[in-house]
Amino acid sequence: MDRLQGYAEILDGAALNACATRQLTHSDPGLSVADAYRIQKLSVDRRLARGERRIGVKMGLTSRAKMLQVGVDEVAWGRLTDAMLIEEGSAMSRVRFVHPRVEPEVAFLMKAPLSGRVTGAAALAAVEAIAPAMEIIDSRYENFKFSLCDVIADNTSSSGLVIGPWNDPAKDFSNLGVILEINGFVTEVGSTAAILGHPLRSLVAAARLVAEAGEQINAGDIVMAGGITAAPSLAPGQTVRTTIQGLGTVTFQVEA
Ligand code: OOG
Ligand code: MG
Repeated sequence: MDRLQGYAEILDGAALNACATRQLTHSDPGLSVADAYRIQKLSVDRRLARGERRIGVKMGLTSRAKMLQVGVDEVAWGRLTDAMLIEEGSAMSRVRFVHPRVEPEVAFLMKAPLSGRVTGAAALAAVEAIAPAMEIIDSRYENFKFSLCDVIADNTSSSGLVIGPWNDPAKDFSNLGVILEINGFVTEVGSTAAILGHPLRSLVAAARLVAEAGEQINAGDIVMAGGITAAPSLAPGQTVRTTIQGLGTVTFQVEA
């Protein structure tokens, strides 16, 4: 336990100081996925102890594009806090991050709790609204390089999220066109179908994985379904915008 607590402190400190650290598995190759989720919880608990509030969960590595980009081919989840929220249309400060990247995503707003093995229909019935969104990921590891256990311990690189307009979840959101623009240039294109074939599958997986950790998705939670395309790096002065067909647009700037 002390060993895992020590890792949690290292990763929390790396995030707090925006200073990259070495991969845990380089010096501790025996780390298991269960250990990694323990470290994640211990590290996020430190944030909660400093006054941050839990606002939901994120799924990661739910698309081929993301799996290929980072060389990890299993889905993982992480915890979101209010300190990660970036106001839609506002500027984020680059100095808070080590080497941030942006991902176009779909966000769910929950109106009922969800936990364990559920059907797609049950998951959809627990959704209040869906929105076009972006996640800012920032690995706390040097060179944005990690194994599955490293990235899980590092709260699956969570560091920021921006949510666009909320839509009625009765819309068919299984295969909507997605465009990510940086400074007005189309940088990535994709479809919501890139998320496990249907974003709802990511919510079903989230309910199961969160329950395996003895927790649940609560009413009022935000669930980020995972990146649709590869994640481009962010640089000062950029304007970043994601548009999802029929759902709307979400934007932020990177402070110059
Ligand atoms: C891991 C987190 C991936 C997603 O949406 O797939 C993720 C990483 O690429 O750093 O958030
Ligand atoms: Mg993501």
